[in-house]
Amino acid sequence: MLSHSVSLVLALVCLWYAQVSEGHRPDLENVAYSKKVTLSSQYKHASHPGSNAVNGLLSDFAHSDQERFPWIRIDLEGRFLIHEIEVFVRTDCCANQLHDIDVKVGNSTRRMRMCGHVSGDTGLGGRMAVFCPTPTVGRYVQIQIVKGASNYMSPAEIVVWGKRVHYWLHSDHNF
Ligand SMILES: [Ca+2]
Repeated sequence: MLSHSVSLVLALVCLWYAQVSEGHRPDLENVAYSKKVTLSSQYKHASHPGSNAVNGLLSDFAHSDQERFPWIRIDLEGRFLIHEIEVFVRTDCCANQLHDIDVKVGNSTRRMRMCGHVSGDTGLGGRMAVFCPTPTVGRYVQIQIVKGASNYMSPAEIVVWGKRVHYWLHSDHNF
């Protein structure tokens, strides 16, 4: 009886571990951290630079000016196989600023391919996640609001789970 209980506990632990590690495999890392960020515009009334979106802190945020379709773009400074992109919503207020986003990846800023779309918004400190089609390789990651007439791009943090691509991998030939 005891051995059955131990087996059940082990099975549950294995199941839990498999679920937890699914999106964050040990061979992946946040390849966006401290990389170069471009905002489509800069908020005029305060300092919230694009770099705030990749500084590892959820307590601050980047902030564009008011636009119809503002965007933020991260230069990963190399070619990466990209698995998942997470966008964290600001925690202080205005969570509905971030909504209806297109997430694109490309090897150049002029040739970007859709990785995923998130409809609607989330609450304060919420998280939007997109899993890219496999394999998706690129240097640039861009997130753009694509709905509405007047918007601000104001993510607290953007996390890109990926790994560097070696030259022998030609899976991105169709970009
Ligand atoms: Ca931040």
